[in-house]
Amino acid sequence: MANTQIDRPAGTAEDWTIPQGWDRYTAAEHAMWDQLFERQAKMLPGRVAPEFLDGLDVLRLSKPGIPDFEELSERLMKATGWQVVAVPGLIPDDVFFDHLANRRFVSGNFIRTPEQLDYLQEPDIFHDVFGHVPLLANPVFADYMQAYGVGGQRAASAGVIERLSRLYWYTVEFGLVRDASDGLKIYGAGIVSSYGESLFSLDDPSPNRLGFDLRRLMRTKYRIDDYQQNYFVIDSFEDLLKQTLETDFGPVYAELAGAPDIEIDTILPTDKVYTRGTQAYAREQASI
Ligand code: HBI
Ligand code: FE
Repeated sequence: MANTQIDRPAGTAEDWTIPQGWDRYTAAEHAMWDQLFERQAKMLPGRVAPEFLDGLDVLRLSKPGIPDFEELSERLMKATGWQVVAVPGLIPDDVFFDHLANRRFVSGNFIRTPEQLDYLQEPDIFHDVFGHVPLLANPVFADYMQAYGVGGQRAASAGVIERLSRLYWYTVEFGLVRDASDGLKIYGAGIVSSYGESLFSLDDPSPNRLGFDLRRLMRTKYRIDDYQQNYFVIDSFEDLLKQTLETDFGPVYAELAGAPDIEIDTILPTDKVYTRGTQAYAREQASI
């Protein structure tokens, strides 16, 4: 995802932020948030990492409906020193990394329409805030996200953003975590903000579920247009932070320089396999 070519729309600041414009949301837009929130909050207990549920309370603000970023940031700032700022949509990689490195999470300020209830391509405020913000209230995950931003700035200058963006994709967006009784829980924002994928990622026999392995993961392709064919399982957030923050990615990138990409549905002999997927769902979709 090398999206450094997009032009900055008129009305955005140098760092691509815009006013959230909370007063401009319609009653229907607030109702859309409430509907999505209620549906996910009801289905997630038992499926999501307990750290996510612990953080969900930061979203329960004094006014109902779509969170006001001012109040939300105040809450989050107290918990972990993070803020939420509004942007018009996807922003260039370098700007995105700079915000993360400074503990600012960027969020779209628009919400999906009723026609997009279950699927939309670009991240809206429900994905960005409901999906990402609860874990930003967790001190360990909050540090991981900042470390990712710092790592992104380095990867950008080394020309290896693709490798690093896979780490983001397979952890922050679509990660699973092992729980105390060896079951799996979801924590990735792309899953947590999707009713369908919250079920699919844990219950469906189709996708592979493999143990987290940094170098392996950085070589693995991913898809952005449908449910994942492959999920990586971390042992804990502490372990994820340790493996990333304490690793100098420079030598890792050098080591991977000539390594070929790994196809999305491949299982290697060295993989720790939680689930060997049937890939039935992906095959079915491809044949439609
Ligand atoms: N912009 N608004 C927004 N949200 C993202 O998640 C995002 C982005 N720009 C770049 C980006 N993500 C990724 O390409 C980086 O993780 C590599
Ligand atoms: Fe996201």
